[in-house]
Amino acid sequence: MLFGRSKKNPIKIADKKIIEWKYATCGYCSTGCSIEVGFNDEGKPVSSRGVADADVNRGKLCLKGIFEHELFSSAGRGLIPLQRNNWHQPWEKTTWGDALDRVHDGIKAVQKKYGRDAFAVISTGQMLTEEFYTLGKLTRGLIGTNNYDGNTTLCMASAVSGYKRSFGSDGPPGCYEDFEHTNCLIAWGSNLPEQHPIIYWRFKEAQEKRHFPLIVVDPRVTMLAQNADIHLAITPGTDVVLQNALMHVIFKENLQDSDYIKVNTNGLDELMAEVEKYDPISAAKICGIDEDTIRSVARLYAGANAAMSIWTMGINQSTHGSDGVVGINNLALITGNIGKPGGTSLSITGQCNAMGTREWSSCSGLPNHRLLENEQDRKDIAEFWNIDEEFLPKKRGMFQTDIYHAIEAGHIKGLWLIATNPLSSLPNSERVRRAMQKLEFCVVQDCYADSESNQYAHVYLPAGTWAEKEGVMTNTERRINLINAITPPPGEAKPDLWIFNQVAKRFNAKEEGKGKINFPEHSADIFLEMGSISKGRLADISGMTHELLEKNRGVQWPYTEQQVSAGEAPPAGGKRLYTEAATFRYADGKAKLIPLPFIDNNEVPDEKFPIWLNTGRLIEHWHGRTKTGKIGNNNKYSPIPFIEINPDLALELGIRRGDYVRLVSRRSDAVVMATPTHRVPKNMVFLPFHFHDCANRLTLGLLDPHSRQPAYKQSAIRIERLEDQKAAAQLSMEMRNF
Ligand SMILES: Nc1nc2c(c(=O)[nH]1)N[C@H]1C(S)=C(S)[C@@H](COP(=O)(O)OP(=O)(O)OC[C@H]3O[C@@H](n4cnc5c(=O)[nH]c(N)nc54)[C@H](O)[C@@H]3O)O[C@H]1N2
Ligand SMILES: Nc1nc2c(c(=O)[nH]1)N[C@H]1C(S)=C(S)[C@@H](COP(=O)(O)OP(=O)(O)OC[C@H]3O[C@@H](n4cnc5c(=O)[nH]c(N)nc54)[C@H](O)[C@@H]3O)O[C@H]1N2
Ligand code: SF4
Ligand SMILES: [Mo]
Repeated sequence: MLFGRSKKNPIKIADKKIIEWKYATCGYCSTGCSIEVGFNDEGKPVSSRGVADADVNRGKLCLKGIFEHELFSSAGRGLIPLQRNNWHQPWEKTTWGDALDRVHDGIKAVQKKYGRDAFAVISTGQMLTEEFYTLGKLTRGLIGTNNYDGNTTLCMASAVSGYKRSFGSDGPPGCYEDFEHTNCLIAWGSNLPEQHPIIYWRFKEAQEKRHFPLIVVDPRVTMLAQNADIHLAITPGTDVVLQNALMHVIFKENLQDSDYIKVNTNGLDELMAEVEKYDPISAAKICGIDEDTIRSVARLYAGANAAMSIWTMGINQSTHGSDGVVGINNLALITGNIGKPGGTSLSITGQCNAMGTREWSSCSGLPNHRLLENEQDRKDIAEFWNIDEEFLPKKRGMFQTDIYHAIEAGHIKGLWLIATNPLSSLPNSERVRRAMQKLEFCVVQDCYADSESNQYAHVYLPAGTWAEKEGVMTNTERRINLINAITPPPGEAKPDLWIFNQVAKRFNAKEEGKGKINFPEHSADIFLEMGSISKGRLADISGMTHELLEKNRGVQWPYTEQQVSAGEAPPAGGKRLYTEAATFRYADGKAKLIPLPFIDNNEVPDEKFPIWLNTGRLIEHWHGRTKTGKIGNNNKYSPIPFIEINPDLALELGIRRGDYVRLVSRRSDAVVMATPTHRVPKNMVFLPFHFHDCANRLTLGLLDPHSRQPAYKQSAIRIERLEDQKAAAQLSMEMRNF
């Protein structure tokens, strides 16, 4: 007898009359999936599909990528430049010429009155690398403010800082293929199936074949934790204590790789002296993981001949963010797990081009990981750009999180926001709102005119997004991939690159640059310029061209012109970093083992605010939802703000499924729907931060001392049941903004 599919009518897929597929790379998360957009016979983008021969995604796409073509014509896109004299006045339409003149004149006016650094520029991880490089040249070479940073301070700053402290340079040393070689994987504060679905698929494919253990460290039972062999439901903000305890066991039981340590590291004695204090019995009392589990995880990890760690925001967004990264690196170094297949410490990055901005934006320094603090680096770049070396600052300026405090204090008077929406994404948003209201001149450059931060702008510049522009992005595994401009931006919107070049023209034409600085118009030429200043550096891309990137579906850096001459096809060494002995980026080639004393310096629950507020993400949404809030197939899954709340806590507070509740922190309050679930422990709620005027009204966001990244994952709140459910529903609806 025949069952199932063969008895059913075959599924009919609507014929979308696609006549052409055009190549790009997904513009949401840092996985870096190769994607093709199908155009119908009227030239309209009607479908997206994964590229089968791309190594990253092998034909797959997730829920966001599959509907990405709908962005091009979605509601709220900015179609025309706007301006006004004051943020509480209505907008007036303007021409590009007038808007760009006003940007130039506005910046100059602020700088003349208050000094060069009183104008700040805040960039993003969501533009193309050529755009980052051009903005860096404009900001460092012509505008000349040192207060230039990106939203990556909210995201990858702790990873960057931790890599630099351990290895002497930024740059994730591993790749996705490591899943195919590892014998043990620890995932720290990363919910891979929801936030990087195709990396998760790559991991799952590998794990199903070889059955290596997955250990998940996360206070919630996330989708990844559900699939774990061991789930460590850690007390929030205490990962460093667990790391120290794991190292304590490794040294006590002599499980370390002493040969590797000797050849490749400094600082062993200091590290051993510190971790000596973290015996599993004492550590368990702080981090909430019992001593036996600590011991068995240490043995599993150190006993595997190749073991790896991945991590994301559960580590980075903490007052110990940078230390947490160093702790992961310490564990890898003492067990010889760097630079070998399946043995690595791999930061899973966030935004599509978080890596590109780290490498090329000049936000915290100068192009290609060069430092403002290094005289030779300043000299090289000044010469290359044809600017006066003395025009460059000698150390980095403020981080994004400090820029807002400086606006509040009146030190910064002007701001240019590019592809970031701080009113929705910075902690303590009411404080951010008050700061933005104080700005004398604010420019917002966003592909959506309805981005919340635009409320406080004097000039709005409508930008193209994603595949309305040509250029490259770098993914989590250092793979640079191409995006083609497959359709023009809507209305009068322009690619970000065009906008930067137009602003540069105005600075170049006037007294500042005297027309000396060259700004190439086309991204393929800019890419070659970048290649030429990358030669001989860790991130050497001199062997790459746009054509090669599309042909290979991305190439991992480094890929050099020497390799091209020698006929070595990619990846040609670009798979992993630090594969040879003592090739770390400190002067003696050795990595640093760094002791990490734990100081409990976070906001923690108390009698008045007894519940942990944990914030994060959902698979269907992207950040402040300027994009996914407009795409029906994404937004329908969770159109309103809600919390995950433990059923026992809900019962105690008299809250039923679907009730609206008020969350109150020392900062402000928010009304959300309660969804009881055992995913969270009894003393914690989880609130997705995608909804405007919600999660970040509550967060405190204390800063990590090294990276200045906010601790978004740990705040203290109380929960109030609301008597008038009808009014509460209304309030919550108003908060959903789209
Ligand atoms: N669908 C979707 N995907 C995305 C994004 C998106 O908005 N939507 N954004 C992208 C970006 S920019 C980023 S940075 C990444 C973020 O990707 P992830 O970091 O994976 O996502 P989050 O949900 O922010 O946080 C991950 C986990 O950290 C846990 N956590 C909280 N506190 C602690 C702690 O003290 N210790 C540990 N070990 N874990 C803790 C939380 O419970 C949560 O499950 O996702 C990227 N991918
Ligand atoms: N509570 C809490 N807060 C968080 C986090 C958390 O876990 N919890 N995570 C933090 C992290 S990791 C991150 S990365 C930040 C993200 O914070 P934001 O940077 O504010 O995030 P987005 O909403 O993606 O903002 C990007 C903006 O750029 C626009 N845009 C997109 N593409 C383009 C383009 O090509 N050109 C231009 N000009 N504009 C474009 C979008 O419309 C949007 O308005 O949020 C941080 N905030
Ligand atoms: S996994 Fe990330 S890169 Fe791939 S389709 Fe989904 S959002 Fe895009
Ligand atoms: Mo991020």
